[in-house]
Amino acid sequence: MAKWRLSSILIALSVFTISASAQIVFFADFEDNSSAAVPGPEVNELSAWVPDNGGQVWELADHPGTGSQGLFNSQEGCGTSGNTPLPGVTNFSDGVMQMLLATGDDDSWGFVFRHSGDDTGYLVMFGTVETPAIIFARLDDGCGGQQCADQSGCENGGAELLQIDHGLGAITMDNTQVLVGRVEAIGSSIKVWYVDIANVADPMGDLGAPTLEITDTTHASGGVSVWHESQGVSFIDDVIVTGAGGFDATAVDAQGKATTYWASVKTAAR
Ligand SMILES: [Ca+2]
Ligand SMILES: [Ca+2]
Repeated sequence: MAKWRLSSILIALSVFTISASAQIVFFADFEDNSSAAVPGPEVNELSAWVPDNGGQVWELADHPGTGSQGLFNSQEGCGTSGNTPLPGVTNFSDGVMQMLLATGDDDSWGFVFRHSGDDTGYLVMFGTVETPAIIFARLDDGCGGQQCADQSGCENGGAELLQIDHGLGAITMDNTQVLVGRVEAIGSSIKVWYVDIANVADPMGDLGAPTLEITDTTHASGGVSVWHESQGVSFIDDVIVTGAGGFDATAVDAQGKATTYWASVKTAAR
């Protein structure tokens, strides 16, 4: 099983290299001197990933699931929960957000997106063991934030808008099982996929039918963050954001904007 997973990931990495063209506006693989990173290797620097919660501590570490370097969340506890904005992704409207998730704990990863204030934006929560589900919720309803989902009352019939069983069965809590978490947001349409990478031929391709689908018109645009609730000793890797065309289109190119962003950051840092 481990060999099959590694080969899947090697295929994935080669696909990234081939297709990391116009429609991908952000790609962090956390490798040193990465040529695949979009808009550039700056997105892989630990200093670019600044948690909103001072109690959360990221590290770059060897990922037992992907066999490469990943972003490791070293602290556990509900009090360490919160967002880390994707560096430079400040005005996402339509497209795909995807990351590879693994867990050494029983809690949850997530994407917060179209995030325009502390209490405005969407949350897609990728639960693992304690909450074996995908949750769609709004920050506007008190969800997400620097607390666990049971504390915010946003799971199991609370203020969340939709909760669907993740259908993954028992998830291994040693960071060796790599899951693909994908959110597609096009206008009011939100679709979520959550699959084991060992079961898909191409992690950037067709993942089959989405597990969760919902329509909501509350938020049109804003930043994207990786969120977690108490997801200590756990990894993310290969964080991707695309333009409106997702992985398939050829026309959308917001890369120029991101490049301009990085140029301004570098200028400001001088
Ligand atoms: Ca990596
Ligand atoms: Ca939990």
